[in-house]
Amino acid sequence: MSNAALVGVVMGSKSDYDVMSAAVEILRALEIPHEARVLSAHRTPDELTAWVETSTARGMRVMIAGAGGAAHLAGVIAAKTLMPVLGVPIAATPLNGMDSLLSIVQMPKGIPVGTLAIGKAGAANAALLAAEILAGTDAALYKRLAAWRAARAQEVLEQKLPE
Ligand code: RP5
Repeated sequence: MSNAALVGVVMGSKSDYDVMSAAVEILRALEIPHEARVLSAHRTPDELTAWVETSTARGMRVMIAGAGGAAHLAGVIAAKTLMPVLGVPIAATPLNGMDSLLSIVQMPKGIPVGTLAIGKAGAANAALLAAEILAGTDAALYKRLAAWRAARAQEVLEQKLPE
């Protein structure tokens, strides 16, 4: 899905997609137009900057950025746009994502990045948070999001323990 994308999902490497696909799945389920890209803050800085600038100009509303290691991707994006940026730390090094978490969450005052949990739960929650942001001005999406959450509640209520 790429026309009039409202949410951008960007990751520093294709190796991050195993985690970041959890965000894409939620965006698909909620029928939110989105665009997913591999762009790196340190390996493709010029292409990243160009994509953030064109995405902002095309009307993208929320950016989700996942990266591992010294994960500056979300912070660099936040420096280049006024749309909300949600960062997903990825466990890609022997530090198991703590390096990425601290890199993303410890943004200096003035350039915010909303930081989610390490891994797939964080990626899924980033997409849900993006949906909540968009649902504030989209009544149809608000209904889809409410139905999605009600379905998750129903799943819990239907869970049975072994006799
Ligand atoms: C980061 O380095 C990426 O976000 C990825 O999590 C990590 C490893 O990248 P690859 O070596 O798998 O390309 O930039």
